[in-house]
Amino acid sequence: MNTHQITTPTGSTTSPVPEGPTTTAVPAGPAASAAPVSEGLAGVPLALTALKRRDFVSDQEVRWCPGCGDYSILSTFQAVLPELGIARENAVVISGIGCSSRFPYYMNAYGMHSIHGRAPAIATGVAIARPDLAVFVMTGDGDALSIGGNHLIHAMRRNINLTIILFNNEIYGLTKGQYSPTSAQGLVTKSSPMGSVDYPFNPLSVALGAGCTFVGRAIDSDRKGLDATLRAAAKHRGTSFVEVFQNCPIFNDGAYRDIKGPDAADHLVRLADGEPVLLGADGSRGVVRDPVSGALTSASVEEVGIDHILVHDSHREDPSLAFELSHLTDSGQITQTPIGIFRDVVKPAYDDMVRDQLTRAAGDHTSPEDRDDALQTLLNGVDNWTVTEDGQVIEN
Ligand SMILES: Cc1ncc(C[n+]2csc(CCOP(=O)(O)OP(=O)(O)O)c2C)c(N)n1
Ligand code: SF4
Ligand SMILES: [Mg+2]
Repeated sequence: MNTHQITTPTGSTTSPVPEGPTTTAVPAGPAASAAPVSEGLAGVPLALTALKRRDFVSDQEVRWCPGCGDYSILSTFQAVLPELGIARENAVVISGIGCSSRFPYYMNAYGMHSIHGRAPAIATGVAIARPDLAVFVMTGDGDALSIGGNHLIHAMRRNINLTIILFNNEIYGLTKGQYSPTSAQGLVTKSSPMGSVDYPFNPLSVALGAGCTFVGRAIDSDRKGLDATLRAAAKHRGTSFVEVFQNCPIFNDGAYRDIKGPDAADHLVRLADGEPVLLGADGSRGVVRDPVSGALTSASVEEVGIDHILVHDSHREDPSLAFELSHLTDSGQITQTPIGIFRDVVKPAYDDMVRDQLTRAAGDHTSPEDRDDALQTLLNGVDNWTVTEDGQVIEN
């Protein structure tokens, strides 16, 4: 059976999520922290005193294997939260099941280690009910894309105000190494002794296909890039989806060896708004559109001229170019990939619109009794009938 546990900022004992902000937090406004109030975090109280990374470190023993990429994601995330300036008790980390999903135990914040694949659904409820909380979802490739695929795409489609971080190690780590929906075709695992025949998902293409309004990718070992992408994701209002390439040294070691080695710069395409999309450490090649096939391809900058190289714009409303960029990641053993922010567009968030409707529906019905009456009237509606014993239908 899966574990369901709520952790509190002071430890791991079970305790309900608090009803409202405590005295250590104030509504968004001047605070000790210099962090500006961003759209994504509007309504989340700020910390009264500046917080540090160690404030978000829990007293729980971290139980990941030595060398696991999850450590650097945890440490970077713990460093990003104080930069956001929000009160510690207003941060909530919700996970599913997997090695990566042990994350909430290690955060000195509220959290829930929930049900396999269901973290986006639980987080949706929290985000709707509590606009004063910054809600983060920690999930793995198996948790998010196998059993949880349905929940993930609908959270993104609805643009719920959540930050979803997918730890992609291309394997089921916790259950000891079965292939996952992101495993390279041909990967030999305990459940695919002759090599997996599955066609893998490209998680960013899934997110963009679902209409996700913020889509980014980072690498566990690239602290600077990870920090920048997580910070931008947290500040975005609506669903932010960040895929983190994470090494599992025990069951899928080296899945990202080409993009992490000494010549990693040759294999990475760092996306930056307003900048040409260049390949290789020396930037001698760039991304262009092939005039014949219409597909994105690469060409020598010297030959085509820098003005013909695609210029990145994550704020484009139309996601199709971001989708094409996500496909520049080769499948299988990854040797070339763009990283950074692929898409960052503004669109009303579902939870904001639902709360707005609730306020309007309540109208002048301010007392609980009034609201009960209004609800009853709504439930009775206009379309109801009484069927008499002799079969006559009378409209009420
Ligand atoms: C309903 C249910 N089905 C299956 C499992 C077994 N299970 C636990 S974790 C997991 C996969 C986790 O993989 P991933 O999300 O990639 O996390 P990782 O361990 O790699 O971080 C599975 C299949 C479960 N706990 N519950
Ligand atoms: S099995 Fe892999 S993913 Fe899980 S803790 Fe160990 S190294 Fe990390
Ligand atoms: Mg995994």
